[in-house]
Amino acid sequence: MKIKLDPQQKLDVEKVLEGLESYRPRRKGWTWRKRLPEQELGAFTYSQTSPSLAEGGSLPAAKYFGGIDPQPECTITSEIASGRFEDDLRRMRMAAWHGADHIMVIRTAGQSHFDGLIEGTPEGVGGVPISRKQIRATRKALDLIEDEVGRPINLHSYVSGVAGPEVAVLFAEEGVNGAHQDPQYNVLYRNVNMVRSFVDAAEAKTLMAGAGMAQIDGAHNANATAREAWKVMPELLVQHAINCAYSEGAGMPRELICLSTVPPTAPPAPALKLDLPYAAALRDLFAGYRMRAQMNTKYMESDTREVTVTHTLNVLLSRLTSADIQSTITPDEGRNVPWHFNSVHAVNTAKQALVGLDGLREMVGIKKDGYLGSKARELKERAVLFLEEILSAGGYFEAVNAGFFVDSGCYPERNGDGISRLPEAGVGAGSAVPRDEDYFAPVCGHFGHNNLPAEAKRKACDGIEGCTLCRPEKIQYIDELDEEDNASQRLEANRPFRRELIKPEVEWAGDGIVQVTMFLPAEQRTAEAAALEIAKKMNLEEAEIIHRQVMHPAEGTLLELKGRVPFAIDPAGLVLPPEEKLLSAEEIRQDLASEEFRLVAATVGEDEHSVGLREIIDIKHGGIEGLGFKPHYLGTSVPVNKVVDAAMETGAQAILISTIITHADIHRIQMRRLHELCVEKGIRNKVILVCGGTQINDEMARECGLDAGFGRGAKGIQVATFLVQKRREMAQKG
Ligand code: Z98
Repeated sequence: MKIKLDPQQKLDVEKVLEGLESYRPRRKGWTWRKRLPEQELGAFTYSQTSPSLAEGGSLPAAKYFGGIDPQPECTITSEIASGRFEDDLRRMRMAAWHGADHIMVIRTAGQSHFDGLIEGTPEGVGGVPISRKQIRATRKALDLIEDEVGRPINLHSYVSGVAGPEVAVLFAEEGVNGAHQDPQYNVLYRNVNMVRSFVDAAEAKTLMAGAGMAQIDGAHNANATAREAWKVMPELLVQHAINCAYSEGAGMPRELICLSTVPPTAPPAPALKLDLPYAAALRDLFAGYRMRAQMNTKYMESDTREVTVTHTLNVLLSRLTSADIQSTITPDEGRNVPWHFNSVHAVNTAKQALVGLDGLREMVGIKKDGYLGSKARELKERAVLFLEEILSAGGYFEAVNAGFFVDSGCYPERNGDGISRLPEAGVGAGSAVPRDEDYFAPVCGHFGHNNLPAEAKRKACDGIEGCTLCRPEKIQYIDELDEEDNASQRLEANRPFRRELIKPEVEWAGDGIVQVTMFLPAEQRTAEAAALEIAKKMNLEEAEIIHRQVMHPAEGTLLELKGRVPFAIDPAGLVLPPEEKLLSAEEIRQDLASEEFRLVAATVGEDEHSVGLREIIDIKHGGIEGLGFKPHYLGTSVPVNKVVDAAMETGAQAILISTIITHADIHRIQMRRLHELCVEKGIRNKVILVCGGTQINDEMARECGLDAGFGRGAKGIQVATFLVQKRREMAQKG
């Protein structure tokens, strides 16, 4: 049955899981955003955008600009990693709503630690292990999500470890749109045998190319790993070169090869002085390939503000050079609690910064001579020398053996702290064997020798009447293997919190986790102990400090905690206050343009307070003057009869009085006096009477004969909405 998402309804995860055995991806391959050379949206003209979403969430301030939500022309990534794929589906929907069209399903557990494919939907640690059911359900949910937002969404994961080729077949079968694949990653970081890793990579890359998948390489892991990570720039260029050449050799077209460009620095380094020459050198050397830009994660701390600036500087770099994919690292990754709302923040940081820097290169040029040019040239020279040394050392395998890679020196400097692997060791050592003469590959998209039967005329799999890539009905679908550790069990357990009850959630549905921010006027260690004590008194369970920051060594510490609340709220028992319906500023202005709205305003009685009333009137703070009203301000301590006289003299349609003092009920007395005087003078039915003040509320003002009252925190737009609506109502009554 076809499901369509209603933006007012939650994603029905159980429905997504129904009928998965017969689900087929509706397309294969990567989709880039459509680039529009020029686009007018609201009051602005953009030159680096793509079509807007059918449905989606604009940036908060967009409400002043008709709610436009310009989408940059480059793909935006969101990493989703809750460890329960069924929860990830809802997170993907939120990320896509805000502008992500590249969903990376990541696992801190390490797919490469699994030596084969797994089935079912086991829970992961900081991410999910890859299984057919999980990918299939995710792709199916993304079909619905892309229909909702009106833009294709790419699903991405990782082809790594000794099961890499099997994972690549699975991805090609299931329509996964992109993957990380880099044999060097396996060798350096997962200790997979070198020969095995490169043999597997040829097979995996051919399969990925056949399915039109985009590839991201693994060079950036060197600057996430090396001890002095900002120095590894020449090596990064070398790693990119090796994977690019190898990928093309395996038949990958350049437009699907994305370099994982991650600049070397972190705060407080002079970011652009280091990053821009590197970015320029990379784009010079690798013209024609795609760039996936990401910020450096090596020095990420728990300060979301710091991370957001690093991210923004990364986007600046993308705009000064280029990016086809702009990655987003969830700003709380440094706390190891990648929460979905922070992932959404990161998507919005990328979107806002990319759009904010729209057309930068039309206005600002990159100075290639001087510092930038010579630095970029130097980096390229260092990289070329690095490659030459690899050759003279006997090739890549020998170079790895000699610890050339992930050394924290800036080549040719070496610190002797590189990762060294033996060519004959590692996971899967000795398992690469020459193919038999009669070897026949089980799927098309295969690399190297394949003993095709004579009848295989069109496709390699003709001899077996089609492989699983060509005839998906041949795929063996296994639903779940583990009776306990599976999505159905978990969904059953948290159903109430997804349907009837409301429980805070950040990691998983119904986990009850909340975040509390507090400033404590104490030095850090004391503040931390006090914060945990406060959490206990707040009845937070399993409280843990996730961020601490000294505001001043003696004056105090800012702390962020997470903890669990053990209860849920039943929305059926909630009494919702009536929804305030405000007119738009535009509608008010139009109304006032067709008929002037004059009013007098004063603080009455023996009352010298002026701030509240001035804020309501004054253009500077969003007061009604800015909406086209013509207020005549009479000052403070004005007797009520003088206010009424002024209203009559100026032909005012409304009187705004303000009063704060409540001693002997003087506020009520003033309001009543205003109403009565207007009745006496015969103008009550022509003039709207409004009172404001910290102790005033609407009910009280009406009791005293006025038309409305506004209390603490009232805004100009609320008063303006009331005045315009009341005047319309009076005009209707005649
Ligand atoms: C990123 N957040 O790049 P396991 N292959 C390559 C990788 O870079 C990675 C994996 C596989 C980062 C993610 N990269 C870091 C080339 C991971 C994943 O061991 O199978 O989980 O490896 O966006």
